Amino acid sequence: MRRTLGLGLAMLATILGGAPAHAEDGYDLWMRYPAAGPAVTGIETRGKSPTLRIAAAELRRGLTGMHTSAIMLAKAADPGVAALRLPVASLGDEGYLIRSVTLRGRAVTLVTANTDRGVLYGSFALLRHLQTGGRPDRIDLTSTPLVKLRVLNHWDNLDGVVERGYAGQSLWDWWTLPDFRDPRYVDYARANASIGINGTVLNNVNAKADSLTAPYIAKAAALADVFRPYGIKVYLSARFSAPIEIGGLKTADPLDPAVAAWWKAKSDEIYRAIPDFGGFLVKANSEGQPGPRDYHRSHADGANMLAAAVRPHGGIVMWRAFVYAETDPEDRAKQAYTEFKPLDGKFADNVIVQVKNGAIDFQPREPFHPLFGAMPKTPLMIEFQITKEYLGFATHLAYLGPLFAETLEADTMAKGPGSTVARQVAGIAGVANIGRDRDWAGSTFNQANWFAFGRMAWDPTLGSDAVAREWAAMTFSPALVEPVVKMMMGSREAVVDYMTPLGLAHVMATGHHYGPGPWVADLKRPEWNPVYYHKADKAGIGFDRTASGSNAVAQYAPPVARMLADPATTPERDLLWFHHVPWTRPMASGRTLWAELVHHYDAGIGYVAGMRRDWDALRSQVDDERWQKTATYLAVQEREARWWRDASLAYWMSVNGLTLPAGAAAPAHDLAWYEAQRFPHAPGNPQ
Ligand code: BDP
Repeated sequence: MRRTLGLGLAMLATILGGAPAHAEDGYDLWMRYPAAGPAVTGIETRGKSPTLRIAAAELRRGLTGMHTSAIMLAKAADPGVAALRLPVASLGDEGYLIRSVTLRGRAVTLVTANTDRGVLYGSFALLRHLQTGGRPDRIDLTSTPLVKLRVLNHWDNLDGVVERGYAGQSLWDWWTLPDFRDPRYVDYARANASIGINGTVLNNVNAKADSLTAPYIAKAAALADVFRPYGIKVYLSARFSAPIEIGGLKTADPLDPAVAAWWKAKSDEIYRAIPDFGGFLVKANSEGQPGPRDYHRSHADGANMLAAAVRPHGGIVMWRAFVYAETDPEDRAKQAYTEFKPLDGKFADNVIVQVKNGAIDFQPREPFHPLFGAMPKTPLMIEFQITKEYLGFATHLAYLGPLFAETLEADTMAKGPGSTVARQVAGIAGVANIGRDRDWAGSTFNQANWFAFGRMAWDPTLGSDAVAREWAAMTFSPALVEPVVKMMMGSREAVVDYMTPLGLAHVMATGHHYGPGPWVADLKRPEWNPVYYHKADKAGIGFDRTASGSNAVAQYAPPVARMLADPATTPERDLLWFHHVPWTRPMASGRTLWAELVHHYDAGIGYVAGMRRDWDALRSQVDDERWQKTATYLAVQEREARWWRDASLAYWMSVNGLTLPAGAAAPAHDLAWYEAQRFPHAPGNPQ
């Protein structure tokens, strides 16, 4: 039996691994299974829940073409499994164990867990194991998520527009819900379950109160019904002023009993429709959104009032720390810490504070947010942006695994060495890059960012390289892993190089953030202007965040703060984030800062050119549609990387009066040309 099983799975591995190039459009994501073949037999489940049925169906689908197989899906409490005395206690309620065992006298590949959800995750792990060329026999895999809350944040509006979305309209067809449940919702759930995502916030953080009205609750409930067996809970973004807008109250003051009663009744109503509703996500008092500060109450007052409303049902409130006020002259990078740090210990225990990875706003590179490690009495979750608002939209190839890893692995030193950001968080949120485009994410390589987000949320220690390898094997084939991963691994750094080298940030054009705009200086709020961030002048460039400037460095734990206080000990990649330094400053390479900047811009372009060459070489090994679209996008990326370099250099030269280092090409146009570029219909920009 064991031999036949091994053989069958070996054949399967061949089928999956050597899939010939055929027409594909990216819809299948990393779940590319053989299209047809003899039905697989021998997948058994013990127990009958919808989740187990789904797990078995997924395996049947993925293992099509096998002659034989004996795979057993069973919970650990099953008497036969229990008799094996496997180490299941540490699996918790989401972990899984996959092992080749003899069960009731038969050799089987057992997928077990303490819950049905765990079995589902294990089934996807078995498929991944085989799709990535793992050996089909003597399997012994076990994994437990290190982070409990792993959620996507959809910035989807009720009219179908996705804020900062570059993959088409929202996946949710709010208009035809709840009646029509697009089969695509099931595929969305499969994809998320396959990478361990267990929550989804359906609507934009810039929320409309309408999403909390009865018709929209019914629509959300229909989606929750679809997602439930996949272990995915539904959450909603809540507009803080909803009691006024749809409740007829005069105030949304969180300490007003009528307001608290309204939210309680509203929560009860939601839970009647969605018994396992996850809770609320709130953006308050930020970028014009209403919030408790409007009533001179604290963020804790607001969060706790909502938390009390969902508490009887086991719900949570994810309260965002992304706050900065137009009236506040303080360095924008400091404002969230200033506002939230004093509230440590004041939040109810079902509140989790959601903090962006960096202190500004999802830039190509940001040092980790100083709040990580600074609120020991408050559960925090980290928020990444999977959609590439600031990294070239859907067209630029930028694998974000290294960005996620860089932040998660950063050492806050809060509790001594080894206090990584990953260890300070109880949850991970990612702003989704998903839309109704046929390939879901706007490009094949953007799918990798969705995949990496889920895999690294499950286990932040996996490493971005290992995750890229999994994705490349599953999305293309094991044979393409090396060249594809080579392209991916340096791709985010390339974007940093051609957009925001050496710690620069927020130098993008206004509003849509497409393309360069370092010269912009005329917007109403100071911190909306790129000149606020780079502070370039004749003498130098960079934002002084040391004691002689805004002293943002003091928000970090003392050893980190000390390191960042001195340009000599600040990593060069973050230099201009923390320091204003002369253009002539000598850098580690021996170049001046100015020459080093030019070098980075050119290196970024060079990397993209290299990716184009690598991709060209893969033409015969990749199906035509996915190859062609990627090739076209890479050409766009190279053109735009040059544009970024040339525009930036033209502007810096207008400020510093320097000439280009020997051998560097002059910008293609003069500064006025770059400044005159307009893109009134760029996607994703909120109107
Ligand atoms: C910024 C986006 C804006 C979002 C905001 C947020 O430009 O559209 O509303 O973040 O996170 O990056 O709330």
